Amino acid sequence: MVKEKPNSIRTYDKDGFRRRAACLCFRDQKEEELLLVTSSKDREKWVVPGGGMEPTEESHTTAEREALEEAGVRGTLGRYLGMFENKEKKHRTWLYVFIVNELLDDWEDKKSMGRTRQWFSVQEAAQKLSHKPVQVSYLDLLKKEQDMVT
Ligand code: O81
Ligand code: MG
Repeated sequence: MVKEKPNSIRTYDKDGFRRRAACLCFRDQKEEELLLVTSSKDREKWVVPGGGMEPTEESHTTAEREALEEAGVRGTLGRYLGMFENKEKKHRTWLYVFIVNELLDDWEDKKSMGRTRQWFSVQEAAQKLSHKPVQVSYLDLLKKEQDMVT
């Protein structure tokens, strides 16, 4: 399926890296269960919801908008986890924690491309994301944080 986002404008840093933002969407504050969505290119693969920052957007606005568009969730934006660079694909992703409090039955990408979503433990999610090494590194950082407080 061809992805169509006719009204979206891509933005780039000065060195040509495309700007993105994403959310680690957790079921609750325990941050143990994480919501992943299917890839737009391959329904068998799972990814962290996220996408390109629009010209007037701040990264946290993009992160929340993508959670709604790609995963159909509303909730509370939490802490900023950091910026993750994909040197190969030339993009940078500003990453946030997000606590889900509403799961919509119908959302944009479900309708437009049949995207689905599913809860995983953080460990399972790391396995599901092995085809996206930079997204695995999101969870490595999370684990590091969790180890510091326990
Ligand atoms: O639309 C990824 C897309 C895809 C990304 C990028 C993502 O064709 P696009 O550049 O819009 O697609 O491609 P790269 O090459 O920039 O990393 O990754 P890949 O590896 O499949 O080519 O597809 P996915 O993660 O689903 O496999 O994500 P999306 O289509 O699922 O959203 O687009 P994006 O998330 O950066 O941008 P938008 O704003 O969400
Ligand atoms: Mg996306």
